[in-house]
Amino acid sequence: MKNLHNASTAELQALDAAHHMHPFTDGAVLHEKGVRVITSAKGVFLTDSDGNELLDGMAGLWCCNIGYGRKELAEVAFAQMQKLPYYNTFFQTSHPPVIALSRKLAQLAPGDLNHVFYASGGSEANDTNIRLVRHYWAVKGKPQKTIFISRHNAYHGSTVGAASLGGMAGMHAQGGLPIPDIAYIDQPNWWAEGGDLSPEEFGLMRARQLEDKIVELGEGRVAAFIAEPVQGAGGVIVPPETYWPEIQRICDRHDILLIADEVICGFGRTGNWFGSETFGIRPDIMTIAKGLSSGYQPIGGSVLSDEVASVIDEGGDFNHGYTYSGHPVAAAVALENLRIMEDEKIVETVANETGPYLAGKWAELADHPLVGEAVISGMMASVALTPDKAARAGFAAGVGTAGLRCRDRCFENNLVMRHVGDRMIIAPPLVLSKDEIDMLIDRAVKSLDETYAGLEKDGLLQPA
Ligand code: PXG
Repeated sequence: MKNLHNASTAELQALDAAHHMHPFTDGAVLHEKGVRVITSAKGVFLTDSDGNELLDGMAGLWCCNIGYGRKELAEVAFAQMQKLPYYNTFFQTSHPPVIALSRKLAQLAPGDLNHVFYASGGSEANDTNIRLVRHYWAVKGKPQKTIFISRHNAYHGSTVGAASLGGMAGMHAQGGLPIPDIAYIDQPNWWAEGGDLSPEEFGLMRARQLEDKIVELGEGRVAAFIAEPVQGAGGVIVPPETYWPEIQRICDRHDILLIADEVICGFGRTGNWFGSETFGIRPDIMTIAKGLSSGYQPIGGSVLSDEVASVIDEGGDFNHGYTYSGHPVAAAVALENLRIMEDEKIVETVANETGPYLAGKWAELADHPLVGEAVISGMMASVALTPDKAARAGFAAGVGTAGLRCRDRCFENNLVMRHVGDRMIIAPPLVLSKDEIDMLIDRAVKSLDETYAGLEKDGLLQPA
């Protein structure tokens, strides 16, 4: 069968348009423009079907933490496929890779988070959390505790449950979402929403919305609060320092579970193994995926505290699970990925060397005429584009106009840097070297310069 490895870009684009439906995409616009076809990758660089080499400032989709092309992972997958390519973990069975991975995750996860329920990715894991947490409260004799509190502009995945947990208006507008019993509070986005408050005041104010919401709904109805330590898909929103301690205080005070969605922040992204450690969060459950396998295999899961796991264990059958829960090849690859991260001290390097180096360079972007704020946590960072720094204003041209232009300039300059509205975001592979950081910053500055010049030329530097 023709594998298309030698096909031309035009041929690939035509076939893609004819038969492939893309996620989060306007198909008609895409067919018009044509897809960019990525054919190979090595280290932190992607190669496209025209032979361009792009610096991947997004680690794929926030996942390829150890970089591309690590043969060890391919070898482990090959060996596991020969030995036991598939078996399930239902009906009183298990297998060595999933047992070894579970032990490793219990070692790495903070506190008493010692038990893993597997899924194929973050969305499925958050769906698990909805069923598991409601079941947990039912087993504890409090079946009325069913409501999840989440945040506007949170991203928790794209299945019906996970998209309901998320606070993305565009997602809720399609397919009859959200499901019942999900409530939302506002996000801790000081730059866009902080008004005259200091970041510290604003952080406390937004955290206290959680307490107000619990009181409004009644503690007896609230099951859990779920949040990303740093919002990722929402635009890399690093919360004010006051935010998480206050959230933790509120969760401790009220009888609800705290779920840290670590799908992006986990596995070194913020300079610790988990974002919960960076921000002093003590979750009852962590959602994991992405960096768990560096994206080499689809795998995710929910990591549960001793207490949550023991209640679930007391509750008889938990009628939930996926064919690929704890898939042996995915588990073996994830375990090898974690071995490489530990042996090569990738998290320590981000914490002590490359992270601080990137942070110094990233902070300088705040001086650019188009940039309102530049924020970073470990190796995830964003800049807010603005026509008026002092007023922290958006663009009269509409949200995303400047961001999309900047994204396109980045592509032209061989840098993958995403836009979320008018925030430009990066989450590069954690193995990015200092030389590669210099290259990333040079390309980002060039792209910002060109975007600024283009907006000026077209009269689009007007504040909203
Ligand atoms: N939680 C968080 C915090 C995520 O970022 C998920 C859950 C869902 O994981 P899966 O593996 O089911 O996709 C995610 C995923 C974007 C983008 O545009 C981000 C994600 C997925 C797709 C697009 O930045 N994050």
